[in-house]
Amino acid sequence: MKRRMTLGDFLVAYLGKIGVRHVFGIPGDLALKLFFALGRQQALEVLTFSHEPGVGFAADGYARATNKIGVICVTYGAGGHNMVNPVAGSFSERVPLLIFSGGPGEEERKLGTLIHHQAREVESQHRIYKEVTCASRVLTDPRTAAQELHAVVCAVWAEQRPGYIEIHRDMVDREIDVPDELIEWDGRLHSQESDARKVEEAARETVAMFNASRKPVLIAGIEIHRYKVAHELIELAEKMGAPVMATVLGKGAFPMDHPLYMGVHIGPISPPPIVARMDQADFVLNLGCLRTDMNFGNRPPSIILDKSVWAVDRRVDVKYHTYTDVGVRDFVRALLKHELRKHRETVVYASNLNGGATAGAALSSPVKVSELLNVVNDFLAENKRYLVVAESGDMLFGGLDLRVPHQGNYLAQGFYASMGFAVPAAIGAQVACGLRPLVLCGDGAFQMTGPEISQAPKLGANPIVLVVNNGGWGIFRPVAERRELLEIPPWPYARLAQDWGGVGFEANNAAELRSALRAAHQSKTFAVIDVHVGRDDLSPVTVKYIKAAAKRSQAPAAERKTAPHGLPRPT
Ligand SMILES: Cc1ncc(C[n+]2csc(CCOP(=O)(O)OP(=O)(O)O)c2C)c(N)n1
Ligand SMILES: [Mg+2]
Repeated sequence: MKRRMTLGDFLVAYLGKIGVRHVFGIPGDLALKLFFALGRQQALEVLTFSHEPGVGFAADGYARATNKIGVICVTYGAGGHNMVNPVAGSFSERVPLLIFSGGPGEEERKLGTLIHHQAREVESQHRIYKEVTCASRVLTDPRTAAQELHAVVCAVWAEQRPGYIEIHRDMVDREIDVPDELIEWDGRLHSQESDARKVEEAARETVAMFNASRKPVLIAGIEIHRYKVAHELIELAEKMGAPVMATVLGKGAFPMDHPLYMGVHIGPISPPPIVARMDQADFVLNLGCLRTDMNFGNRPPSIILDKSVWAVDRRVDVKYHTYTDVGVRDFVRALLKHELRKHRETVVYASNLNGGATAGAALSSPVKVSELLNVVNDFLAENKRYLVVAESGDMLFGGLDLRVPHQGNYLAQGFYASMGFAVPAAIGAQVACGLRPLVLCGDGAFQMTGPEISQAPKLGANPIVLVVNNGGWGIFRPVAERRELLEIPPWPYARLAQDWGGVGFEANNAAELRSALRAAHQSKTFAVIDVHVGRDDLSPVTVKYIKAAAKRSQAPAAERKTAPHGLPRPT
């Protein structure tokens, strides 16, 4: 880094300094200089996809899998607007991305004509991005460009949310001033600081409640991933000896094969042993759990406030009062410093599947969704280093019953739940962390971004994709008035995979699925397994979710406004 350098050179130097090695993107004329500045020889490795949503989801998967910033470069307008949905998902689920967009140069903007790719005004795209980013700037001033970029990156890291930088095409080669403090900076980004006195007091109060409890429970949420507290959480759970559950969004935050892990808590539609254990709980410690309808099975949390502590969004709610400026990481670390009374509960893992039994199922055709999940669980138990990626649709709920050993991992967009996430996110994640992805994806979702799998060989990735083929948008069939509106065209998924450079299989029963998985595991290229499931068959959690939602929609309005224990409905 030098005192004066072109903005393009500065970007490469700056990103290198913060440890970024990859950029995801698709070029366009208004971003061409930017794209080639970032991707010039010995700069960043550029990963391109077929369509901007693929780029965005891949960068998101990359960031989730590594806890690094996922960097994106797109063109203005057509490209930038295509990217809004993935970025909104990353904003919603606290994933750090940095989006660079090109834009028209100063001279073009002075012409007074509309510029191609423009929607309303030249500034419109920036305005749209303000809604889905934590910080954003259009870099137009060479004197301040370096500091402005740095300010956005610091915010992205501190808030673990996307940031947006627009660079007009005539700015890339302009010389800019780089302040000494950036040249001397060691490249380390920092989390937001907590107020140490509040952390300590919140921890003391929490520990007193915990030590007085007889049946405590720990629930792990998404912030455990985002603020990198997973190791400390294991230590805390082992010191407490209490059962640990994960939320839908937090699945994978605690090792699924740990003896204290009980399974996924999704409110009243959790597996019956989890519902029963929650009913007995006299203390619930929620660490990093967002209060979302997804986490609570489509209804408000029925947790008694005077028995719970809730640490999320930089605040800790203890009973009826709140400590602000307390990050979950500092809070967990403070808890660990205290004397904790160790419980010795024997925890039994609970799911919605009836054991691993698929015996006798080999002949049932089409494959039952619960059989499919059992076969996948058997496969994961035998082949440990897989990253399971669950797609929105029935598999978002089906995936909750999968148990991935700790050498692997689990990834899903569990709350924003955009279809199209899984395949590109899996590719981005594999580039980032090296684990081979096993993607569970509905046929409808595959038709959105599944063809991005054809990019995998070029990027050195080889996911195994299970296309759960029920011939349509199956999750809505139980409530559809006109089922024909949920049909989708049949694609030859296995053949397409072969034409695109991978291997393809069809599975009509559990035995065929087992052998297809085995063959896919052996294959060095990506694999698509077209699994024919019953048109009306859905995973156990989806069935419960739909039933609970139907029941709620029939409940009288007065009953719906508040939770059983008086908590307001989550917003
Ligand atoms: C981008 C986007 N569009 C629409 C939806 C609404 N949606 C949720 S699930 C679903 C159908 C899923 O169909 P498929 O992928 O085949 O999964 P299935 O439920 O049939 O297993 C739709 C349309 C969504 N979540 N995301
Ligand atoms: Mg489907």
